[in-house]
Amino acid sequence: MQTPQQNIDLRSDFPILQREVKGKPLVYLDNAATTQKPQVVIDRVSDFLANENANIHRGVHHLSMEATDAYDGARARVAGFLNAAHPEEIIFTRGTTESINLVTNSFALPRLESGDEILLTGMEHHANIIPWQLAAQQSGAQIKVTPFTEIGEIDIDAFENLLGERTKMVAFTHVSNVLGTINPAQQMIAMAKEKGLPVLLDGAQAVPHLPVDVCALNCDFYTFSSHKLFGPDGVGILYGRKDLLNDMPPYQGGGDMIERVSFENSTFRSPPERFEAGTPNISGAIGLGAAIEYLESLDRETVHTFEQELLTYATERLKEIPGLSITGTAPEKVAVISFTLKSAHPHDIATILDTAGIAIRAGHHCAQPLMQQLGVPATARASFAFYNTIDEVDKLTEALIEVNRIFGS
Ligand code: C6P
Repeated sequence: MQTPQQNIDLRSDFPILQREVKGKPLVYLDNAATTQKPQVVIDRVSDFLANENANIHRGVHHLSMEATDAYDGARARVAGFLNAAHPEEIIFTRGTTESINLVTNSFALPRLESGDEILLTGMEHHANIIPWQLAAQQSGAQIKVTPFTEIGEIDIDAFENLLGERTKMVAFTHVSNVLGTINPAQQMIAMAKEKGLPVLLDGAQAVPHLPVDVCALNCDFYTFSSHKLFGPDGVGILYGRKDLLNDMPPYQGGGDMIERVSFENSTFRSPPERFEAGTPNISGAIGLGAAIEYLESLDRETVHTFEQELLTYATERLKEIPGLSITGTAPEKVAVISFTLKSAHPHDIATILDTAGIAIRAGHHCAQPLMQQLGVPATARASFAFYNTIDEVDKLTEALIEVNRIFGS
């Protein structure tokens, strides 16, 4: 097997990667749970808090205007990153989870009636199941589920067949957090659009790995979390098509989202403010802007190629390990590898790897229906970012051989 060249070295941009865990250099392979933060993001948040902190949209004083400009600048940067047509199509939320709940409550619920169908897929994260389930319970609608194949690809024929007379909404993950599969989003959206259906994409696992163009995709809603995109936590994005957002009622009420308030009747601002009640996570949004600026300074083509080489190399190395089985082998996938070992439970694997300073995730990954289709209660998952190395893949492999040795396989 040819060892790929480590042709990019961005590790020094990420201070946490210099630390040790349990006396060993940290090998951070839990990037699908959250990514690490480059110094430029840490500095931007710290600088805002130290020198620019003020509430936004409220003050006429200098600091408040500066903070408002920085916050709105971050919104414009996100709009550019997703190729949204207007910055007003970008709403700051707390995360992917809140973004999806906003859509189910404010867009879907008023439109759903008893007997309607919401089409999801079998590889959704709970964040893209439960909000729809709650909307279905309140409206009498039903959830329909597109199955996936043995290698972890969407069954596209089944998807097309499930787009029926009663379907009112389609929602699916762009990239699976367990299988790593990149779904054929453009094709699926085109199929839904042929029937005039609105589509939400959960982009939580896509944005760290793929360029996303919401106009080219032709989706109605796109969601992601800052913390998975090298930005601060507690910040999420909802992209929504302007004409749809304009027609949607507020999701939450409070300050900053109103035009006029009286005890008899109140009127609301236009999007995005209509959906950003109360003081948002100002420093977090500005930090996300800095994370995107950082990403845009990289040659994303080179980064993507390197991640794919890491994935290929890691897949080949893990296949050497007796009793190891990889879950999710679709040809189109990001650098996420879920696996089981005959000798040990995923939690035992993660615990032993931790003693070697290696951080992976074990469990159902908030995707219990997916686990049910796989017929396993849990998997171990190594998920990579562009700052991971070939050497770290070798360490992972050695540690897994050690797991087999300890459990007597
Ligand atoms: N997946 C993982 O380890 P929040 O928590 O709102 O930032 O993101 C939720 C979410 C939604 N969709 C997908 C596809 C996701 O992967 C996640 C978060 C993490 O896989 C934590 S469970």
